[in-house]
Amino acid sequence: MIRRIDLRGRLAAGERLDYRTLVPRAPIDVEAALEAVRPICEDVRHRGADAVRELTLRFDGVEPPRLRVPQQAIDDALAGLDGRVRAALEESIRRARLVHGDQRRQDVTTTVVPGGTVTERWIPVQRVGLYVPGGLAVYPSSVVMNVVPAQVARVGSLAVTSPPQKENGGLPHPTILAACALLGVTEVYAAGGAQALAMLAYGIPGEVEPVDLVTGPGNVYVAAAKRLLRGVVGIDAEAGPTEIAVLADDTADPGHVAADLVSQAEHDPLAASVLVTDSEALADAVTAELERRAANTKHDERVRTALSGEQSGIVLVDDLDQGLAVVDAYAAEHLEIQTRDAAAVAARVRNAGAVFVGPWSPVSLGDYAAGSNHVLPTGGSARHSSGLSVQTFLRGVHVVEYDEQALRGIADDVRALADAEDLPAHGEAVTARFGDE
Ligand code: HSO
Ligand code: ZN
Repeated sequence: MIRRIDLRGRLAAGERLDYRTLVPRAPIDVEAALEAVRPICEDVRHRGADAVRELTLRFDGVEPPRLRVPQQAIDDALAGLDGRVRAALEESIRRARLVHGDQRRQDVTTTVVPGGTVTERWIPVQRVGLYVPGGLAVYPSSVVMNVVPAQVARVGSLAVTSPPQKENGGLPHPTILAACALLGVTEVYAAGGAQALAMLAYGIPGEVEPVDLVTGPGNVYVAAAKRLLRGVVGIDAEAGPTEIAVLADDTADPGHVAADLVSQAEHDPLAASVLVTDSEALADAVTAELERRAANTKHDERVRTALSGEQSGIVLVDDLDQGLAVVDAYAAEHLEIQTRDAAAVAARVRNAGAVFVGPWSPVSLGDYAAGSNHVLPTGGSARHSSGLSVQTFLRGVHVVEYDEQALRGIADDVRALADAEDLPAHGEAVTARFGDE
């Protein structure tokens, strides 16, 4: 079911391997989705709430009674929440607050010369919109992952939006509303997809205040809407279908590896599950385990489609050094290290959204309750972007303060550089202060 890519012996044969093109990855066509999303965003921009309502009926098959979820519905959802789920969400929130609390930034003042300082001040974003997907599954855990870092950063205000559910009378899923209640979030909207992002970006007069930044995972249309609206609002990394890569040697347990590959394949037929190993015996055993598990799992169709897609595969490598080169080129959203001396191997990883070290740190732990964030860069964007963190919701502002002496001390250099750039008025702005023009 899962394809194999055998890279063994090819370096020794003198081949130059371009791992970025050799790793399994399906092209996700955000550009095509852009065409679909453009008129939606324009419609919301011009017609506001009426457009959101009509688009919601078209795409979600339900018309929410109101865009803003009434407080009573949020309170009722918490009252009706299963006790076991409530306890788990509370623990997930507690752990996320521990980890994200340690991410707070201190303002730093550097004295460059006596009388000349630059302070980096960390200022929270004023207003943020947090997207929580619906679709094939509901994600109360994503409420936690979006809201906790935003709250720790002390953003001015935040709004959550999530697609309305037919079964819930046009409100977002009750577990999502209950998670909002547990976090003290009161501004929640029943809207999903591109129309929800446009609503947050442009705002709706009298109904929705525009936000400065939107974050959160979503499908390809959400990613396309983010790309389109970037500039009108800030965005976090574009999040596409989920990905897991496992770097494993012959010490890994094939049952665990297969279980973890299946766990992320369950999200989406487009999800990617990749094993990179130097052990053919492990590759064979994992392949057999995948068959067995795929046959016995609830979302078997989705899992089979994901595992047999071109985005998934088992890559056989000569050794762990080559394995590391492959996983770095892949830059997975989630990377598990299941090898001897896993911590030392993990320390050598350069590109991944999050790294899960050793046999007791499966990705699903991080999805729910490790304390780490699960909104992570996909599609190779872990090469240049990070997952959600407190930092996402802060801006570092340089505050420059020089006194007369300090400016006098650098005036000649400013003038020299201004002349070199043929921008003499820049130099004159300094000269003007000393009356020696
Ligand atoms: N693996 C997903 C997050 C998630 N899993 C939510 C379960 N619920 C993307 O990191
Ligand atoms: Zn997951």
